[in-house]
Amino acid sequence: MNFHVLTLFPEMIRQGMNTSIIGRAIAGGLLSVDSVNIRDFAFNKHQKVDDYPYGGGAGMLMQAEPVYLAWESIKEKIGYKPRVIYLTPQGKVFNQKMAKEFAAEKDLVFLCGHYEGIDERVLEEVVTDYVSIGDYVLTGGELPAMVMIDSISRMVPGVLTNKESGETESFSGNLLEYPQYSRPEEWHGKKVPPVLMSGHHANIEAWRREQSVLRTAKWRPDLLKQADLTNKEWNQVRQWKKQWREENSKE
Ligand code: 6GU
Repeated sequence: MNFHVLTLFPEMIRQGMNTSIIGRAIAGGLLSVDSVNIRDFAFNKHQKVDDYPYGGGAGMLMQAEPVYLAWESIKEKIGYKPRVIYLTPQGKVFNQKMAKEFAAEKDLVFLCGHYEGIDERVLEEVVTDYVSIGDYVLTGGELPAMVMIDSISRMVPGVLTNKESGETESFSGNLLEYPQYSRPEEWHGKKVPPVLMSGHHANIEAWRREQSVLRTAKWRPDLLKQADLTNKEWNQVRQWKKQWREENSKE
């Protein structure tokens, strides 16, 4: 999988993507992350890439032509028109399903805006997907691009080892992950849940499943609707919720 990032701050991408699991996958040839400096495609005296918005208003806009030429350089290099993701708080909110979907592409281009945004006309010509990483505003698209690259990469076959495998982690099956414990057996007076010390695998699995359902009901009840719970589990969730309501009304 090849990621191409169109940005005014290529250093930020290079520095952010060369460590840990992603760094290892790049070194192993499973991934590549290329940054393309949009400023290199500003063929004017001062390599200017921004200008005032027509109609007035605060701030500066990134101009169409350098963005277009930078995109064309990628298109020429790979020989086809890839999907181009524009990072914007106006986009569709990124999630795990989208990460899996994007992981099937051979190349993905991320277009990072700055200032007050980018001239609409070039967006119309090159962008295929408008994506946000959540309902808050950031100063530029680089951090969102890196967030997405991280999450898409771990869905690419071979990037995670078996031990790191994506399947039983938070969000698979729309349930949060169960709590985990390592040595020592007692820390700050807190003991590891005895079932985990029992060696009884079926009981351990059942406990973990219950903890996942419990956490999701408590912290992300919005996810439960899409999780496939058994009737027994739904009854348990109703019980817990009743209990929590009673506890809250006492306070
Ligand atoms: Cl993708 N870009 C910017 N600038 N701000 C954001 C965002 C993206 N997602 C949430 N806030």
